[in-house]
Amino acid sequence: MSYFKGEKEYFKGIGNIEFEGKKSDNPLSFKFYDKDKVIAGKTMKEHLRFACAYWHSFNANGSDPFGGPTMSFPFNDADPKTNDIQKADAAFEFITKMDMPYYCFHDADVANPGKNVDEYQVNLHAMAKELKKRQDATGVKLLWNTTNAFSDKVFMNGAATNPEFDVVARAALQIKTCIDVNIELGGENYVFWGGREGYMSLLNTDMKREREHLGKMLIMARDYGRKVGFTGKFLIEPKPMEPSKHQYDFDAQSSIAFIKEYGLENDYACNIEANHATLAGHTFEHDLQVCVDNGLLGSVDANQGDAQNGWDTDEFPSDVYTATKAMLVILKNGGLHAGGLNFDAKRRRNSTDLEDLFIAHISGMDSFALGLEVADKIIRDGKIDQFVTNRYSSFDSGNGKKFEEGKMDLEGLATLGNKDLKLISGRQEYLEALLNRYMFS
Ligand code: XUL
Ligand code: CO
Repeated sequence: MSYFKGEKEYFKGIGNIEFEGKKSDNPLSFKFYDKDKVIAGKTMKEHLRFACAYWHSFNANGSDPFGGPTMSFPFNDADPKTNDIQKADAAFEFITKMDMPYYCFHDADVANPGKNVDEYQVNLHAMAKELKKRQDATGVKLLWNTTNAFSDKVFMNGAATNPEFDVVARAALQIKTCIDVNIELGGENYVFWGGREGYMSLLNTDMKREREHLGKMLIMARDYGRKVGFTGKFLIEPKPMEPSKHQYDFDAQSSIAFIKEYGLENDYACNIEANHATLAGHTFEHDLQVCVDNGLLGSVDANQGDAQNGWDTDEFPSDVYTATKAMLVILKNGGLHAGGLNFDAKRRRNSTDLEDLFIAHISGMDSFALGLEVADKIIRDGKIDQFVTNRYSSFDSGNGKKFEEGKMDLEGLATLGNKDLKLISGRQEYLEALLNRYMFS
């Protein structure tokens, strides 16, 4: 892909990032992500469906609760409209230099909100046209967009779950506008992450009513989307907390229960983020597996947390063990389908060179490429799958099969409970040692 040339080149001195292999010492090259390499019948590019997260890559400037910005961008301009356009040019230059097939954004990432809701809508639609031009010129596609219904102070008590009806209506205005924009841009999915759809204290919260309001909003969004021609999936992105004390879409299991409670399983699935799963006390692969088991894995926010810190550090994924375990679940799901691997990840506050943005994405892409290769090796070799199949084989025939098929009652089952029982090892250490052989052979 030749890089997108806007008015100016913003990432000067950095060309297209190419595969150079693991012997290369060039930090601005892929060591393991060889996009055309075929694995299990598909190229790496087709398997991994990488997406760039607009907010972290082109908006986040290193500020945190304890200090201001550390990063400056050559595309920033004091005039908000010029800033939006230059940022879009820089974004497409970056995405094409990285040769990533997709991107994702919130309304607030791409267009300045203006002075009122009318200006918000005008600005967002105007920027959608600009983004469409750049998508058409480059072939980069929209994996998903979403509404930022958490940063503006009006959403301090929630958006769809706000105790005040007028705020709920404001959230609807933004969601409707963002669905319209999604359709204009041919988005493949539409995401709901409810950062403030939860509570800070139960003392001031009617949780039952708030959850019902959230259900109503998701139904309305589905009905509107289907009416105006959105054919993709709506995705709920679970997270247990942060910024709210408790988020209603706590983890994959509770989000799926919510989806089913409101009869939304044909239209909604989950967008699983690694660092959100770990915040909920699960592993990344656990939440992916919960979704796969329910046929509701929509897409993935690929990042990683810090093992010692209890917050959402949104680091670029570099842990190949975790990427391997994630890719195992994904490959056995027949791939990501219409989802992708979106780097909802940010450079560290002190990674202040523009080059660091490239290196961060390269590291993430290489880690998942390695994960894909090892996961494929594990599946082809079949030892782990065979072990698990054997472990449950007592349910494949005879009484075990009858039990699974629901053809037994408790009394019947109890009469079979008098046998001498032998201890059967779970052999976890053997499997862990085997995993290391796949990783390093
Ligand atoms: C926040 C988060 C969001 C969503 C989209 O933790 O992950 O950026 O991905 O709103
Ligand atoms: Co996310």
